[in-house]
Amino acid sequence: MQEQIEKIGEAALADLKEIGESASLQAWKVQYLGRSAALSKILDNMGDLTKEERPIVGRKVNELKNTLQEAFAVRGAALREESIQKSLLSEKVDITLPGRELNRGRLHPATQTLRKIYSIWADMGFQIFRSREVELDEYNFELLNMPEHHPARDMWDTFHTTTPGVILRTHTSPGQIHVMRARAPEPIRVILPGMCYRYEQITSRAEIQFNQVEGLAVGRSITFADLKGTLTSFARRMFDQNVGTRFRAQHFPFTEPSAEMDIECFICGGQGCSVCKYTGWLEILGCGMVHPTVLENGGYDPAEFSGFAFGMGPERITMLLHQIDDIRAFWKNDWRFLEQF
Ligand code: FA5
Repeated sequence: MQEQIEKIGEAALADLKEIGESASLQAWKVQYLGRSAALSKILDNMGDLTKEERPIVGRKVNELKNTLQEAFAVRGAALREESIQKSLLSEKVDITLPGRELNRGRLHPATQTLRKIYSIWADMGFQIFRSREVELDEYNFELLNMPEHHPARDMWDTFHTTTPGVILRTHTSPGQIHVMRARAPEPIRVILPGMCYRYEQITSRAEIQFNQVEGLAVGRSITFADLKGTLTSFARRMFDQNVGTRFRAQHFPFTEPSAEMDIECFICGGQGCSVCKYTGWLEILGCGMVHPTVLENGGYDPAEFSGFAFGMGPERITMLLHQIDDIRAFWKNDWRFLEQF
């Protein structure tokens, strides 16, 4: 019997050595220390032994049980330690690796220019006044001194809607009437930014949809000198403190006199290059003194009030600033283009 107990002990310890995972360890415990293990059976059958044998066998079995339990605990702890070490190795995070760069969004180049324009005019005391993109023919043309069949309407090829008299605004100038009617007889200093639409051939310089920023100042004794001074000041803040400017006569039905403002080409410094088409100058906006008829349509008495207005295209200005040669790039949503700003 004692020999049998020793053999059980040897087999159990040999098996234990081979165990490499905790599931097998549990099976081992059931096999050697469980209710139906060989050792338990010996205890169950103690009645078959002689009186002398019983205490000896009982002690041996209990000693072995204690030994096995201890060995089980030691092996279990070793297995746990092994598995911790294994996962530490496999889940190791190398904190010295360089981080992955986040792809951050950015503002569209036209929006960047728009924001710069807003902040310059805000500094000069001009508020933003928003007006509608779907407009009445009356505001887009008639009240701006272009009655039906007026030849100047041809300057703006128009998108018409299915409702007669309702169009997509071809410029931001109808906003002049809206703001004057809302504010008369108070003095006005506003810019009117927004989208415009023209039924035009799309080319590298012309889109059918583009932004404009209109400006309007109305008050007593505003003169052409105010217009020149204000716009020159804008150009210096927008482009360069030393930029040269000039005003060329132009015609717009809603301003009299009318002009276009050029800035000295900042690529060649006025020497002539392909960007300024070898003229040394770049056109940036149309402007003029608000026509008396338009002032009257807005609710201001032209005998008492005067004003100036201007309109510029932020996409064209952005093209000049960054030497972009095709306006179509603004609406293509091509990453390679947008990423550069
Ligand atoms: C006008 O639209 C006038 N309403 C401007 C004005 C306002 C004059 C107030 C006097 C007083 P014009 O058609 O030139 O003018 O357009 C003004 C600017 O809008 C142009 O200089 C250009 O920068 C931009 N623009 C015009 N058409 C397009 C187009 N198809 N695509 C992109 N930009 C355009």
